Amino acid sequence: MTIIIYLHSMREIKLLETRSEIGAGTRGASLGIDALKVASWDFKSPYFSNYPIETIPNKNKKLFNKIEYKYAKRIKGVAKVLESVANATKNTIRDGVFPIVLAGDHSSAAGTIAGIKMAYPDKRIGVIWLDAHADLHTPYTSPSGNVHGMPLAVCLNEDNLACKKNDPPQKIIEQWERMKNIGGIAPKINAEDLVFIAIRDCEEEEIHIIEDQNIKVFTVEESRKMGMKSCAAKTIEYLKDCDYIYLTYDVDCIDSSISKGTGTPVPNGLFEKEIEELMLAFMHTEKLCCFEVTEVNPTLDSENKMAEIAFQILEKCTHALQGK
Ligand SMILES: [Mn+2]
Repeated sequence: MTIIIYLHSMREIKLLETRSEIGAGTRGASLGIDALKVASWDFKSPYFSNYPIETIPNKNKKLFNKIEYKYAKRIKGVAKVLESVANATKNTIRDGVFPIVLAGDHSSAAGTIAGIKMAYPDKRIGVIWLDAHADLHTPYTSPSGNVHGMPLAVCLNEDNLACKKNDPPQKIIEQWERMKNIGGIAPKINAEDLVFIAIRDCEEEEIHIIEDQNIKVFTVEESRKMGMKSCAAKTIEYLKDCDYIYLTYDVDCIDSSISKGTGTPVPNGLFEKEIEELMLAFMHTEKLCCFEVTEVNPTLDSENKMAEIAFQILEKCTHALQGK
């Protein structure tokens, strides 16, 4: 135990900021990172001056252009952003530094996971997906066409043709294939190495993948009943054969009574203290190699509440990671 704490205290951290929001359906998530900074100023926290920051280029100017294909909106721009996120994540890990990714919309996670796999091509990567949604759509199944609902299908190299509803044109398929093959590795993760926590708003096409591939899910009720520490321990135990673990935190995992400042709030979620307890428990696993905070949208909020909650959890998690 002492050794683990010692290793954690040695962890060097870098913040990767990706303000891309072209994968979201509601505008404003690109402002999420700056809303976190406003929260840090209001709390008089030096957090953002404590760590090096790398800003990843975005393609948000594409939001002024016409949409090419309605079932995979701005997919070419997303693919380009994901490549940049993947390279930044890979380089950070290869430098021996722990990346904390602060993202606009959740499509970024496919880039982050690609980067982890590129840094560790021969290792098994476990993924903990804390979210109201399963993000398992594809251009063949998506009802909205928002690519932030697709990152896990990208990582699993899953087209879900069994549930095909849309007929994407060749040039869209080319971009989809490009996203799935970032770093020349596909799939990035195995379905058995994925754990969902708090998902509660899934479409039938996503449920098909979860059931067909027997993906592990801890519902809000299950996690609450067993307690957050126990849920974290069971998740880590489930991922015991993985070499490294990535954790993503979409703020809409929080109950919609609180999470107004996000694009797709959903009722019956976890409460902020529960998320904090859960996230903090994960910080103590030595296999954790990266985590991500995403989908804060201050334009939908009042008084920056979502960012304040997300920032407090982010700061506590970062300190826990460093053994503080
Ligand atoms: Mn999500």
